[in-house]
Amino acid sequence: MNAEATTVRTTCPYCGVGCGVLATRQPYGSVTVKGDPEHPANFGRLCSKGSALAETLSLDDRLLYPEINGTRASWDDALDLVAARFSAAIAEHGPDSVAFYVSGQILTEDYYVANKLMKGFIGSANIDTNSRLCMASSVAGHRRAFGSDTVPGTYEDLEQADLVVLTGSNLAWCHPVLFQRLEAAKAANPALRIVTIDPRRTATCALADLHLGLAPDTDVALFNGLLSYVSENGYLDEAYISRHTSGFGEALGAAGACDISRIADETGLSRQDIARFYDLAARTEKMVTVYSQGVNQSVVGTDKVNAILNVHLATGRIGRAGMGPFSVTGQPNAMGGREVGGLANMLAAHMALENPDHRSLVQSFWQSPVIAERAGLKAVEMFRAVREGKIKALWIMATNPVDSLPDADGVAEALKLCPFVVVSDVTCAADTLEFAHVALPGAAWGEKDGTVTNSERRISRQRRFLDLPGEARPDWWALSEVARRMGHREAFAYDGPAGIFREHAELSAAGNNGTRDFDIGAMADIDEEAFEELAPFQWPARSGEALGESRFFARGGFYTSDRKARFVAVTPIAPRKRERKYPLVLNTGRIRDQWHTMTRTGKTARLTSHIAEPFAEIHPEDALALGISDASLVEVRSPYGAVTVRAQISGRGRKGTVFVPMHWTDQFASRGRVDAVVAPATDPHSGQPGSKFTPVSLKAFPAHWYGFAVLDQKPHLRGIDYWAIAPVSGGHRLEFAGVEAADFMDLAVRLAGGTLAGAEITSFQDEASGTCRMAFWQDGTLRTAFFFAREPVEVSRAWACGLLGLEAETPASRLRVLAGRPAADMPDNGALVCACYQIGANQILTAARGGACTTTAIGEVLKAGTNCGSCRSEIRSLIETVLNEEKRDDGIAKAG
Ligand SMILES: Nc1nc2c(c(=O)[nH]1)N[C@H]1C(S)=C(S)[C@@H](COP(=O)(O)OP(=O)(O)OC[C@H]3O[C@@H](n4cnc5c(=O)[nH]c(N)nc54)[C@H](O)[C@@H]3O)O[C@H]1N2
Ligand SMILES: Nc1nc2c(c(=O)[nH]1)N[C@H]1C(S)=C(S)[C@@H](COP(=O)(O)OP(=O)(O)OC[C@H]3O[C@@H](n4cnc5c(=O)[nH]c(N)nc54)[C@H](O)[C@@H]3O)O[C@H]1N2
Ligand code: SF4
Ligand SMILES: [Mo]
Repeated sequence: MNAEATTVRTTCPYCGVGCGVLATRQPYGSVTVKGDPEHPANFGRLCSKGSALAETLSLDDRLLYPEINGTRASWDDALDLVAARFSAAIAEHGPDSVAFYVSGQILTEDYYVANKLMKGFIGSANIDTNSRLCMASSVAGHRRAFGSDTVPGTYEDLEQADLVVLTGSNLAWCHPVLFQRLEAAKAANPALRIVTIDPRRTATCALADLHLGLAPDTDVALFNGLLSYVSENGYLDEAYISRHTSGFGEALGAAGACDISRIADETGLSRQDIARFYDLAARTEKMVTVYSQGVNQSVVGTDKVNAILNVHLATGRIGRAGMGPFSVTGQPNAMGGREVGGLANMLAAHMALENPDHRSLVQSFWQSPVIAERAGLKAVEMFRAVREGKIKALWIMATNPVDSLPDADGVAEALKLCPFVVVSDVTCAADTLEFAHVALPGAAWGEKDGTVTNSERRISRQRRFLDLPGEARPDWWALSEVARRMGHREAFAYDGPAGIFREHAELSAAGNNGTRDFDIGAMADIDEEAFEELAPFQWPARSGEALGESRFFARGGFYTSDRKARFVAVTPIAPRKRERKYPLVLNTGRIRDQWHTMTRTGKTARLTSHIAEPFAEIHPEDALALGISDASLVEVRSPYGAVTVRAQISGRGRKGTVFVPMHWTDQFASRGRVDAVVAPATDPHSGQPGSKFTPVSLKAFPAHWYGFAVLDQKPHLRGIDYWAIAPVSGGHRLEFAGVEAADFMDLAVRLAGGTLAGAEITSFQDEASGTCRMAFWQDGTLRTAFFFAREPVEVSRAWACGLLGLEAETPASRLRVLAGRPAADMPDNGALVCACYQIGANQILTAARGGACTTTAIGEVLKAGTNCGSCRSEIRSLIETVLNEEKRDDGIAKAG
């Protein structure tokens, strides 16, 4: 064991901001992380998820050995079997009978090898990725307009802009460090205006000067209107349009006249708000439009993208400082995946599968026996083909499709029917592993080496600072081993990521000569040492040119045949007809402290304490009409499936819409997989699912009783009608409920699974109100506490989650636990807001009422918001609540 602390520069494995991290391995193995002050994405900042990285490295739940049919196997046997089954399927049914489904969370080197094997050596393009659910509409929109999948701008543009429009992006929670940079830019430049466009009023809106809560999927009408507005009011850049673009007339024609009343009808916005937005946008040259899943994840996602790009092209606001459309990527390596051609309709190094010259270039570069000639199956189609028996062997890597693809129960059924499924993952607690014939243990963050590309085209190293546990191996290695066993020994004779990266860089420059945007030829001869030392850099990095900040298209130079951009004529879709049975629209997305299917962020109480249970955000009027009360349980149902989640009644969303987070899986809740409800409808151009729009019904879950518990052991949950579990310090917290009367003592003992034998019990029961509370003690310390009630249990969760291990000897002190809230002499901190310093809402409200009425002042009093800063928009909302109280009190005082 190393007796000295060693620090390694690496990159955060979560979102596409791509923050630099300094990971320090302390003597005897423990790890601490902090932001890398030198990394140009974050300059030292980290968000709540990044700050908690060290707490998610434990080996509990790690997949450490290969398994065949659930039994430990050697790597040799597992790899032989994978190669044999893929080869047999190809021999019998052709190359299109096999498929890879990979992920924006593998490294560029893993991705490159997977794509090369499928497209060049198996000879099919059946490799698709979870980026299909994420970035495909942006890719398609970019390619339609620019001729290439190019993100023109840089993060600095957000700081240099005078107007930042955030549409379909909850930047505060999903790209928190970029949000912090924007927040700091606004503080430094009060003239900077921010507009948010989202059917929900999210945490991001706390920074907005104007919020447009448009009706779902009406973005095209709004941006088409802006195009007409700039045209009618003299804000076009005629020189740019004529020199560098084509198709403007058609696009403007499709947009029609700027009739604000009509646009108000179409979008459900007020005329005043639309007019304010158009006026501001038209007058502000330095405008950046940031967009994310509210735009991409739609059956009209590609048209939404092009409606945005049209406005930027028409005003020439692209590729210059402080200007441009900016698609922010979700996953740490969504961009790297696009660069290697990990999508079923791309080739490699941003080359086009449909272009015969590109195909022959890649084939001769790879010296491969074949090259895929037509696009393969896109994610949703791929799993449909699996279900229809067309795919005989499938390899899933670093993604959890039974939770994250729409019609997720259908995906599970498909996997059950598939003759051969390989799953590469780092955890054994992922829902998809249940369907694996072969499970392969991947090397996790901190154990693997390679590169990732962030949203602003910046390539950074992920570096290893931990030993490989068990028999975990990097994904590129497993892929190469299978390729060799399939007979492609030389083409896959890699001995590490540096060689793969070198080859990838060389291919990007091959025959390029400025005809393709993606060119990192400057790295084509990088040696091991230089790869080890590689500092973050932005592409393009052409051979012989100096590295530097880069932007595209200020002076045209698009990657179409005539080097001109294309305006795309887009028209809004008619409002969708809905069955009476499913009158509401389900919207889905993210929460601040969880990452996707929670396989890593669900492991630490620091991150689960912010929101510990799946919920549905419901508009008060809809709740009233349906007889749903706050904190009760509801069922959200579509023709595809249902979830049961906690009702959270709030005016944040629009009437007629419901929001459910995407994160909960069978590992954390009885029925919380929201993708079981989401319809598999896709955009015709990109194949991306419309995960933000599914017609659903809502009804109260018929709970007979509700329960809440903290337990020092994982409870036995079989037969419990509703449950949601999360870690707390020293054990677990459990929300649960039943539809039939129960004997609570029996139930408690059953949940604890006999581990409470011999414990002393303090209890309290009130038959009339249906309340029952009990605490189990052993050697004077609290092991478990249960709280049952006929209504949703009213217990201070923040307080109860700190109870495990409490020492209390006297009956009086033990009875206190049954009160369900802290004693009068102890404050109730309220729901957790600041994950870093564990500060609750009540503490912030009290401080604000005491005069700390800015986020800075709250930081000084409580430290809340001063570390990662992810909670600052929530703090701002709490301060606003207090200021509104004061205004109201003032009003009452004056009226009195
Ligand atoms: N905390 C956290 N951060 C993450 C992730 C995570 O899991 N957790 N995942 C990462 C990944 S992979 C991704 S892709 C990004 C996603 O980042 P975002 O796209 O910012 O996140 P979402 O919550 O999916 O959706 C954004 C917003 O789109 C809105 N929306 C829904 N319908 C419409 C519409 O019709 N029009 C408009 N304009 N808006 C609409 C939703 O109400 C939602 O607030 O986050 C990344 N960062
Ligand atoms: N309803 C709805 N559904 C959505 C979305 C939505 O907004 N709404 N968003 C969509 C989007 S944008 C995305 S990106 C997807 C994300 O959805 P998924 O990709 O399914 O979610 P993750 O939990 O990130 O899955 C990553 C898996 O890879 C494993 N893993 C981590 N590191 C490694 C590694 O190095 N190697 C290997 N082999 N495995 C590893 C993790 O343990 C985990 O099981 O969800 C999509 N689904
Ligand atoms: S913003 Fe947070 S999650 Fe995203 S890369 Fe930075 S630290 Fe990681
Ligand atoms: Mo994503």
